[in-house]
Amino acid sequence: MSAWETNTSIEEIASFLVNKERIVVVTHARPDGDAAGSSLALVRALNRASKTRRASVWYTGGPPAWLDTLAGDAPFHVLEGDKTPDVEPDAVVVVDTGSWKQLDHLADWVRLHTEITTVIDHHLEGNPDVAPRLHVAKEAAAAVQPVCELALALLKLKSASELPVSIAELIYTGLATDTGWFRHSNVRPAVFELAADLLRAGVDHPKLLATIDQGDRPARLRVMAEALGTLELFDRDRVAIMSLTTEAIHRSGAGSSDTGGFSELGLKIASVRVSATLTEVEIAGSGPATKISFRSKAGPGMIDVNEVAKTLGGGGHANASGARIGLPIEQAKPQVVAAILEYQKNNT
Ligand SMILES: [Mn+2]
Repeated sequence: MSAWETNTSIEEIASFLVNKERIVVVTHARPDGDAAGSSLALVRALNRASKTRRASVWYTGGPPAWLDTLAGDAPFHVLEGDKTPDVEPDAVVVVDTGSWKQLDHLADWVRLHTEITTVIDHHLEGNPDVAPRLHVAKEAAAAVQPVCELALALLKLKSASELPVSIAELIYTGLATDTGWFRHSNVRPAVFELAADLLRAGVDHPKLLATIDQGDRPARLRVMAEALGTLELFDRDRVAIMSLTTEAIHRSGAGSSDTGGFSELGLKIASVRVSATLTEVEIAGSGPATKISFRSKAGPGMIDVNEVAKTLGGGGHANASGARIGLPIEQAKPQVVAAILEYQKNNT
């Protein structure tokens, strides 16, 4: 049983893929900017590198409103319900996750193709049995960073500044969104170095900001207000919790793609060190469950929310993670608060 560590270099992945023709790229359910950017950039690079190849992305869960605009003519499909890709691939690439749980109902389909699957990710936790070829860039702020290296290898380019702009802007989208538009603690020199090269390649930063970050539907702000209205503070105002019931989501006319990213808001409070948003989700056949999104502030005495999420069966990064509990919100909430307090107790 292998570990959740890189066992295959980008060059090895490039040579594995070089003679593959029908490549299916998948990512985590409810794709965010990095999931969409890394998957679309990869199919663009793959199809550009070979005239006969047909690589395409298959998404599951609610796609973000800006997906069509971002993708342009890059080939992608949004799977309805529990449908799976209707092509027989000769290679599968999973980007921006390596977790069976995050693949949602695509997990069973990926399992059927394990031998031809490759994972390119940057999360600290994952399931090593998803693929025999793992490239886990744990130091990367976004999955687009290793995917950019792969794109350069496939297209035989030396620098990201030489990328076609249609690929550069997808990579930039992942880099910008996974760093909160260059605000989070995962902003390292490599992030700005790559961003600079992508701007040299012709990326239009204001256009992408308007498309992705300023492209919300009114319902998203209404559901944000619903979440903010439930704000509770625990542990001497150091822990912020917000909740979103299915009813509140419906009331605001929002869909599942309108509800991500609210935990950031809790961190705006000076005393708050960790913020969590609990969202009720209906899982067909198994009743209500609660999805938890954690964010924490970096710095001394930081709460490592990857560790907190792990105790609830989830994971992610030190300052951004998630988990899912098979209970309604009101029963899940005490477990979430307890998991945070337990971490504090063991780490102070
Ligand atoms: Mn990511």
